[in-house]
Amino acid sequence: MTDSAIPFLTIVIPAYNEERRLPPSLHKVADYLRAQPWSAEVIVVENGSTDRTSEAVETFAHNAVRPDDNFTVHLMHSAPGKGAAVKVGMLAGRGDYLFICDADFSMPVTEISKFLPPHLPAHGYDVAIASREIPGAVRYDEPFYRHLMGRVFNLLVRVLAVSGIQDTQCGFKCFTRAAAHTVFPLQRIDGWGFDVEVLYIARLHGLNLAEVPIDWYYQTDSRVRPVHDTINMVRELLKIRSMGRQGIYDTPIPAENATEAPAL
Ligand SMILES: Nc1nc2c(ncn2[C@@H]2O[C@H](COP(=O)(O)OP(=O)(O)O)[C@@H](O)[C@H]2O)c(=O)[nH]1
Ligand SMILES: [Mg+2]
Repeated sequence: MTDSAIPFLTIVIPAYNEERRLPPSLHKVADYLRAQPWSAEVIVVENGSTDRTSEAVETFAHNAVRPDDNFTVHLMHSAPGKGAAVKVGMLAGRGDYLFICDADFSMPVTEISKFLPPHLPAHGYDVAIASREIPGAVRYDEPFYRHLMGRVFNLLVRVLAVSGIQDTQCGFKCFTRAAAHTVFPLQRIDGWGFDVEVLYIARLHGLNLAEVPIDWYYQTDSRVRPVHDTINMVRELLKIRSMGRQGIYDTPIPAENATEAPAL
């Protein structure tokens, strides 16, 4: 991260064992970015993959990014868990806007524009999250059991932690830099439940949330272990509620003092 110019957009991609899914996604992202009038940086955050995820990112950065491109590609590493990886990328990113994306790009890459000005007004929101549930969203090919799991979890989320949001778990979320610097230093959940935590913190600090309906395509390959991860996510939900009640999220932490390892 040595380039001096501040990019307009940072794209953060958490990646675990993604040697197969990531390269096609990086090519799609690169094509999209080349068509934009602004600059960007892409940060892939990996941890302990047993395949060649890191090599795939390095090869892409070396071979596919051209010297005159308006974006750079970086590889970082984190502690285990999607939440831990996202935190590292969101704290390292320097963009005016910071956008979290799943490596499998289950949403068309061009939908990124829906989260940015001029589509969303520059000062109208602090956090814009993709939604597969609000009017205008379309879900393709999702098995009934995965949708049902998601709806049951959302019910728990709304009762226990963040009311009024229909889909906290979609992998695409955009933060202004100021919002990212408010939220991510306070993040402590390193697993799948981190989405709920960051929205909880955003709400607590009075940030403006926008829900953006997207076209979403279910991908059969998943890092989610349905039983194990569901139990863990419910546990994380209860931790968020308990930490919220203890006031742990109340006091902002300057981004430069944020620690990588979630202290749970
Ligand atoms: N770095 C990192 N990324 C992870 C981890 N678990 C999941 N991810 C990433 O999180 C994103 C969503 O995972 P995916 O398997 O597509 O989940 P699903 O779409 O909910 O079935 C992908 O980019 C994964 O590589 C992890 O432990 N560490
Ligand atoms: Mg996926």
